[in-house]
Amino acid sequence: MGKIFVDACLGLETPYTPVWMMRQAGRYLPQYMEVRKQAGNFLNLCHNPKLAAEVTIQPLDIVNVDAAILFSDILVVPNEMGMKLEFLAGEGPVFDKPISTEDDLDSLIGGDEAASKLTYVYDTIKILREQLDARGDNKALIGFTGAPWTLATYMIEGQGTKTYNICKKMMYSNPELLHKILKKVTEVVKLYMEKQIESGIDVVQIFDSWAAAIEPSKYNEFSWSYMVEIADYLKSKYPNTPIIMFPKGVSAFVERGLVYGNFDVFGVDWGTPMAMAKEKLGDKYVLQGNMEPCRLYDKVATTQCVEGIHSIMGGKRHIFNLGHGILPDVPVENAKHFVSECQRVSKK
Ligand code: 1CP
Repeated sequence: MGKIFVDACLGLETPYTPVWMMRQAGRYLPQYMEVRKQAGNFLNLCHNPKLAAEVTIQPLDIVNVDAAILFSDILVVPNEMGMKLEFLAGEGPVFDKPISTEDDLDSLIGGDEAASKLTYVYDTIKILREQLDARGDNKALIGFTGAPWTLATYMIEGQGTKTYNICKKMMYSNPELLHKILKKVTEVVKLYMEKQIESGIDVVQIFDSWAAAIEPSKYNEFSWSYMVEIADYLKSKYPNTPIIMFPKGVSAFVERGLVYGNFDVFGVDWGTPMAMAKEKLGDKYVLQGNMEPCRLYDKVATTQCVEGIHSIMGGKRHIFNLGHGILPDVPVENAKHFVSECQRVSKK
């Protein structure tokens, strides 16, 4: 029996529409908080393959999703390129020396040397591959990376940002430097994802969480083209490993039928109407998504949305998910309800 999630990514018929949730291993689960406490802090947890594997599996058992997503963070990549990273309580990720010059960039490690330092990620995947195979329930394992653009926003700003003013200043006044940064990150990401595949993941997801920060006429140049390059590289070596592309906040591109790219699945964010995504992209990609994550606060609002999305997609070329990550104060009960409703309405 094939894995239902992998089959769905490839556009094959499945007994029901599989479902997972972005950020499904995380703070809304008391069991996650317990393991994080044991690890000491978030980065220690990412660096500990045994514990990282444990929290990766938790949502399979607790909320019954059809795929596990590797527990890690997109920012381990710039961290291993040599940027010192801290996660401050309440403030999120902070790099102590953001990149502002070519010298800053040259001081970072690139290519295979950087990708080879992420051994704890590959070790976590190897443990998970064994554990998932031993379960025999055919649940899939998703590996992931941040898009070069999304990673670069943190590398240039030094932290999360609302305005992206520092990286946009670079985009317009020194685009050559921004492209050099994006190229260097792209080279590492290609090899990083290759090593994740070699270690045992079933599917790749690329998160371009901050796609919407780029004006539409510049999106291809500064983000999409780099992801196409990553996908072309991976597909030339691993044609059977599905790739999910999740660019958040890009309904303007979807409307114009942005279609080119060697991806199997397009992750639809919650601000993009599913019917429009289906019309514009449905022939080219399997669509993933796209319930507004805050609907999880209410079971009736959840059921209505799940039924609505299912009636648009008709159980074909679709994977259920949220349109962005689950928030930490969502009751576990409601997350379970979402998952079981997706499986109920789509059962053939
Ligand atoms: O335990 C904690 O307090 C830390 C919270 C946390 C968690 C659980 C962070 C810090 N990262 C993660 C795990 C994580 N991050 C996963 C694996 C878990 C899962 O999905 O089940 C994944 C896939 C990510 C990816 C990630 N990290 C993204 C892309 C996805 C998205 O939500 O858009 C981004 C933008 C990050 C950066 C990051 N890491 C953590 C935070 C709080 C942030 C966002 C900061 C900001 O808003 O700028």
